[in-house]
This record gives sequence, C-alpha cells and structure tokens, in this order.
Amino acid sequence: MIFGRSQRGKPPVEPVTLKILVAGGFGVGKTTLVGAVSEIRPLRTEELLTEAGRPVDDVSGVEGKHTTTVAMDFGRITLREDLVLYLFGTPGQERFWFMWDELSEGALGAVVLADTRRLEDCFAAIDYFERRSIPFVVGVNCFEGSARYPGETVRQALDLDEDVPLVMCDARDRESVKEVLIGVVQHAMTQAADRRRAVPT
Ligand SMILES: Nc1nc2c(ncn2[C@@H]2O[C@H](COP(=O)(O)OP(=O)(O)OP(=O)(O)O)[C@@H](O)[C@H]2O)c(=O)[nH]1
Ligand SMILES: [Mg+2]
Repeated sequence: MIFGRSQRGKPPVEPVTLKILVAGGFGVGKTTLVGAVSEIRPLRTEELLTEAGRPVDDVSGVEGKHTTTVAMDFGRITLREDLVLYLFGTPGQERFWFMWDELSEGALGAVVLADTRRLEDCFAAIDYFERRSIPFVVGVNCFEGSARYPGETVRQALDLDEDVPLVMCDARDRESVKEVLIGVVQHAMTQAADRRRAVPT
C-alpha cells in the first residue's frame, strides 16, 4: 500500500490529492486520455484548427482531428477512496508551451504520451521533465494502423533512462489509462524514496 494509512475502524479520511500532468506532442491523445478516465466532466480548452494554422499544425496521422488544446485539459480520478488524482493535460503545440511551467507547478509526476509514427514529437516533453527532475512514465498510445514495436525498441529510440517506465496503452480505454496513472504514482513514490535514501541524515 503506497500511503500505508490504515482504514480499520476509522472514519473516512480526507483523500490525498495528487497532481499529474499529461504531456506529449501534438495530437497524440492527451485530451482523449483525460476524457477517458475523468469522473467529472473534463474541462477542455479546445479551439478549431484553422486554415491559418495549417502550415504549423501537422495533422498527418490524425487526419480526423479538427480541434486542438490551447490552454489545458482538466480531469479528476479517484484511484482509491483515499487517493485522488487531478489530471492536467498540456497543450501539444509548441506555440502554447508557455502554459507548461504554470501547469507543472506542484505536480507529482507526468505521463508523456508517444505515438510510434511520430516519436520525435515527444522528445521535448521528455527533455522538459528530465531537466526539472519531475518523475514521468512514457505511455505509447497504440493507435490502430500504427506499427507495434517492442518496448525495448521504443525505449532505445527515445534514449530513455533505464528506470523510466514505458507502457503500451490506449488513450481511449479507461482501464488502460488507469494502469498508466498508477504507474506514474508508483514511479514517483519510488523516486522520492530513493532520493530520501540518498540524502544522509
Ligand atoms: N485510433 C485512435 N485514435 C485516437 C487514439 N487516441 C486519440 N485518438 C484520436 O486522435 C485525435 C487526437 O486526440 P487528442 O486527444 O485531441 O490529442 P491531443 O494530444 O490532446 O492533441 P493537442 O491538444 O492538439 O496536442 C482525436 O481525433 C482522437 O479521437 C487512439 O488510441 N486510437
Ligand atoms: Mg489536447
């Protein structure tokens, strides 16, 4: 049990609330992921993709996409009665990245979504979290029609540290997304424990 708080015979406790970011390149499925698991109607800030944006908004691979996140997505999921996650989906397009610093304030960890057809699109998100020592998990969003690669191959292509978890997922599937989110919480806890051990008392 991650938080080790015994429930036996006690009144319900105030849940621990954690903030998790959902990042990754343009159109990789961040808004879809937050919408798939959120138990409240997710807050979205979608704007129509326009003719004017066509030269910079590369929709290849997601041709059915007509909108894009301009500020953030927000959702909530109760993983256990004493553990609630607040999800903040970031905008994928570079011109909205000034939002990221604001959104990452106080975050426990992050999911970096990746699409194997456009892996390079998530490099910037990986760099961002590595530089700030924010624990993250890479979720490979398995769009149908995209080639399936072994996790090890994707890991090498992303030049990921060995201890960064990499999981295959479907951003539209609640159970699949829950697994990814549990992975983020566990990874963040492990890293925090490692850091505590590393600091001499
Ligand atoms: N086939 C398939 N389509 C998906 C999957 N995940 C997302 N989509 C579709 O891909 C498109 C992009 O999804 P979004 O959730 O808007 O992506 P996003 O990362 O929030 O995009 P931006 O905010 O613009 O960066 C949408 O049309 C989704 O319906 C998936 O796993 N499989
Ligand atoms: Mg979005």
